[in-house]
Amino acid sequence: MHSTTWKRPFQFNPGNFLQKLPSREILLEWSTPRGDILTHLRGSVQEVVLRYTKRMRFPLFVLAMGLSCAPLQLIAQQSATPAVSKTKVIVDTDIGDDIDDAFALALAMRSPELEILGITTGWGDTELRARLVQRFLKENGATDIPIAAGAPTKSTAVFSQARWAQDGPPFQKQLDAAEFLLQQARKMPGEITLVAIGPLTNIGSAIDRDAAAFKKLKRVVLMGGSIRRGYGDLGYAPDRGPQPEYNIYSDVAAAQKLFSSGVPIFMMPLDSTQLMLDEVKRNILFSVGTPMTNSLAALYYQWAERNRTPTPTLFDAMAVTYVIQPELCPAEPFHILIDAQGFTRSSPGAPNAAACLVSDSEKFFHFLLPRLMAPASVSISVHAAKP
Ligand SMILES: [Ca+2]
Repeated sequence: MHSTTWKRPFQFNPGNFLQKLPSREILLEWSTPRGDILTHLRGSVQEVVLRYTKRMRFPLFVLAMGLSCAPLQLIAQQSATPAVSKTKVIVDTDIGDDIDDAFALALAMRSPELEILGITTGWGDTELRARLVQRFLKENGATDIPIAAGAPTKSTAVFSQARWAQDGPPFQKQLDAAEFLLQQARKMPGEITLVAIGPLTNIGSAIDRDAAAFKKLKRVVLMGGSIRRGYGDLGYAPDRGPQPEYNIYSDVAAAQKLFSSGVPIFMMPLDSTQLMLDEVKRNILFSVGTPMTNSLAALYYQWAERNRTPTPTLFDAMAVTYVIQPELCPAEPFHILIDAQGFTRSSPGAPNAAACLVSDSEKFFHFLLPRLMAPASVSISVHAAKP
């Protein structure tokens, strides 16, 4: 298959270009970054350009056609050029209670640096969370990302986005989250970054089942813990000091297993993740009206209805950000001890984690918002049509 890839937006004035196109028959496929074919057209180069430009209202396809006029050999050479290697990630999430998981997932989906191998759901009603993820992926053209639900647990947290999840198609559980994690780690040893943005139950379960396979993960980047600052310590008033943080104290045993697993850990604690999506930023984001910002807005309003404050804190989005641009949250080594209450104390000893204690909220949002507002990237493949 000969193919090449472009990303929008392009600006191109077709001018007299159409008249110069050859009459060779081609097949044009428009697909998502993961290869879902969204649409295709077959015909001569001129026909395809005219029909596609009309259908999609984008002049950019003319550019694609321009490249298609090159000898097939050239196109083959372009497709043979190795793609920039992407960071392979699995996201383990308790999406549906607080709202920050949806923003973290959206950021991962809108980041070309990442290849999402799968999404695992943990804590509480894991199958309803998986159903939420399934709808989120469907509405944003990423239905081929595997979803694995973990074992359900008791939870006292409010599933604020349950209605949105229930309005999506039913979820058929095929994969168990812990098993999926282990399978992937065995398949791609040393390559996978696990982004953990919920209580660590699936991770504890994976370690219990096969600690050696779990150790094949490249690293775990997690939102969790509290080292010098607790909830509400934003730097304006004197800090009240560390507190047990939700993702850690919900399943202390699992967190302790992770921190003694030997897998490199990068930790985004409360100290650096209390990033407030204020009204100005929400208005900018939600007024864009793409499928992604519409999904986020719908989930946000369900969440906001159940909360006393309308301003979300995007804790989890910093964990994904760290994978893409670690300089936005520089991490330093610590020896972290997790006690029975879920405190994550820095204590003497050889480092067992790197933690980011300081971030810049404005820099974070200047990174995050343009990505969430960007249109989905598309790939255009041009093939020589078979007779
Ligand atoms: Ca979460």
